[in-house]
Amino acid sequence: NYTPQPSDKFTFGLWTVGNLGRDPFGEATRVRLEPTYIVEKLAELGAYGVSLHDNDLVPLEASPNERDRIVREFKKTLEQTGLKVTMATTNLFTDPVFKDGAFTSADARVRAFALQKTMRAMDLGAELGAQIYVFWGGREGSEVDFSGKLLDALSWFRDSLNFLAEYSDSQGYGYRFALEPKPNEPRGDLFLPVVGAALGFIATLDKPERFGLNPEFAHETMAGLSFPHAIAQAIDAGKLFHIDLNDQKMSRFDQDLRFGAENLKAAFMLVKLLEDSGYDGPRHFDAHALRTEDEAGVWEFAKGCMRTYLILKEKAQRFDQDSEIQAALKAYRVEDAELEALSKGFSKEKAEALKARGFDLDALRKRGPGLERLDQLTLELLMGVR
Ligand code: GCO
Ligand code: MN
Ligand code: MN
Ligand code: MN
Repeated sequence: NYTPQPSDKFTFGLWTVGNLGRDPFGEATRVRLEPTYIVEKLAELGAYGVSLHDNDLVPLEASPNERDRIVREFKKTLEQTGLKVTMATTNLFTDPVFKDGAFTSADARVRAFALQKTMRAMDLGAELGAQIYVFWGGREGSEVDFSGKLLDALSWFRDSLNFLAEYSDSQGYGYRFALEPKPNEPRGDLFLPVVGAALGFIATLDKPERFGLNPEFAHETMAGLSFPHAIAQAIDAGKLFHIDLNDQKMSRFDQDLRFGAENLKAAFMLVKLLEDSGYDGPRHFDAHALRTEDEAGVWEFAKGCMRTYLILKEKAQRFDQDSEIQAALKAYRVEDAELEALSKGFSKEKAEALKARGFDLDALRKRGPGLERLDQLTLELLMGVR
């Protein structure tokens, strides 16, 4: 039974199921859904929570009174449905103010406004109970690099993140911050384009322990990279704070496809990594229904994301229980207690012993590790014949 439960921790951005189907070539194909309605529908489908940009809930032009009314009603719906707000973020990309960047704008006034807008959005997120705060640098990038800001942009970005981490502490919000890399779109080149770049940047911040990643399946795939590899590196670094699940054809425009719709093998590997590693954050979908769909199609899309995840999770359990697969895995790894002891934890004696050691290179050259069979067995499991 693949019916989602809140304990599965599935979450959706308000902007995902709320997506209107607009694209650079065409108008909206769907009408706006009220945030309270979205929360009710997602609760019905078994989701755990929602995430939001400040302006997904409170329009940019709302007066303080309107803001309070909107937030009050939204909180009431959260209480009634039991849905949580798990992640909050700032819209630093829609308003033309941010057309040449927010934290990395060459205009000090824009950078200051971006900080102001983010502090207010952090207040909103904290009021709604969010514990994770995402930074996706939608407009943080460039088309023209002769402006000379490549190095400055990184240090402006760093100054802003340092400032906001202190703000979170001074308010007692306790946010964990998650940087979301993307290679391009909407800018020609975005700063911090991939997971590895963001990991390197975090190490340069004043309080690196506050910062981790929000990697997205589509973004690494647009860059031609493997998402499971990126996630493994984030997990290894202790930096997988949040995740954006969706799908994407390699190297294309940002498609935001339903989870599992395109790269089923990679989706399986990803679910296996998340489940095996004990990742306990939200399984957050940042995708949207195809532009062709009406509202019914939107809810089919949302159900499909969760159902595919649960099916792949069950496949991962079967993978662990399949005796032929387990035998192939066992045969793949060659253990050697003596050599492993020699190769780990340097000492002069170990180095000398290792340098003097003989190896049967011919046997190593000839050994086939059995990966063809392992891959076929796994595929057959995914195709439902095992
Ligand atoms: C995109 C991004 C965004 C961000 C969102 C939250 O490609 O448009 O993935 O959807 O995830 O702004 O930070
Ligand atoms: Mn995206
Ligand atoms: Mn997108
Ligand atoms: Mn995203």
